[in-house]
Amino acid sequence: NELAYLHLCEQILANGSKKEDRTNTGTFSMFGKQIRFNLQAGFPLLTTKHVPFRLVASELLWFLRGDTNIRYLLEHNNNIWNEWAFKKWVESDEYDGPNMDNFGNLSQVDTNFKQIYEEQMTSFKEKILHDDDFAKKYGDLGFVYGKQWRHWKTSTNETIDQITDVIEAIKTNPHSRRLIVSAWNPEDIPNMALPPCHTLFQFYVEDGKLSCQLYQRSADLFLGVPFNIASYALLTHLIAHECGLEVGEFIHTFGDVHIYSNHIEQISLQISRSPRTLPKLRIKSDKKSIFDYSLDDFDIIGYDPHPPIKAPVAV
Ligand code: THF
Repeated sequence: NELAYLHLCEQILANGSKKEDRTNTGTFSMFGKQIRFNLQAGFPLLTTKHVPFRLVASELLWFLRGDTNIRYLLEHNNNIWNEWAFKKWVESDEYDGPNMDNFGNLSQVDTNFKQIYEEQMTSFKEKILHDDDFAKKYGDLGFVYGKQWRHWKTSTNETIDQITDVIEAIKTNPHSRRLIVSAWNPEDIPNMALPPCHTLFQFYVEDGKLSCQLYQRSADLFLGVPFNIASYALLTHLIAHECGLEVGEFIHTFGDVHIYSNHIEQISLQISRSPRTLPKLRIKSDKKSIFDYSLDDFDIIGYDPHPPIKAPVAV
């Protein structure tokens, strides 16, 4: 299971092509890869570095709420989407603080700037948390996952709740080959903070087991992918639970899968470690609907990872 991930990291380090990217960080990249996780063999929260399950779960609950505002994440001490909202704020006409152009790169190389950036980020977060109007305007990432999953707008102004629909379809027509949720809405791309990296996923029911395959168009192998694996595994568990099914496989298919040039040392360290036994997920309470869960309803049992490995996120 985890070895598939580590092997993909090795392959890209060895054979990935050097490729410039939107963030100007530089990557080593390959196109068209796939790894599989048997969810019966344990919950795929990687053990070769500590992956914060609490952040994975609160992000997934945020998507499932149909929420696109980072305020909910901040209320749960989850900072993984801050940079994208912050970017919109500092590029707006209303922002009159110190220049924050290129803050993602600069804060990594310039310690003076880093301090000023962190002050700005702290006051931004305070305002998102405590100022309703500000949060409405600058906390919202636009038409990202939550919106497309739960409130896809049609050309006739109707709303499609893809998650509710796919659950209903799994229950009533498990053999369907159309059990698909798409976050890729071409019309909305210009209005998104970041076009969806996990673009589309499909469910498959066989022998009472629910499997899920994700197509991810762009994948940050060190920082994002461990989160994405755990997130879709959790989603598969929740939907299986709701539909009275066992879990099958999670299949992770990649378009451009890359290692950022400033993650090489970190990923080399991770590869040198031996995977441990995967933990188990326990869903503690039975909810009527998949939309009623909160963080306290999940337990990760027997997670004994190697220590965390820090790395900067490319914005
Ligand atoms: N952009 C980039 N460059 N990489 C990504 O992985 C990514 N995401 C989401 C959107 N844009 C992206 C955001 N997801 C972390 C994890 C997931 C993210 C963003 C950041 C991260 O920094 N994780 C740290 C822990 C952070 C913390 O403790 O607060 C880690 O060590 O894992 C891909 O979906």
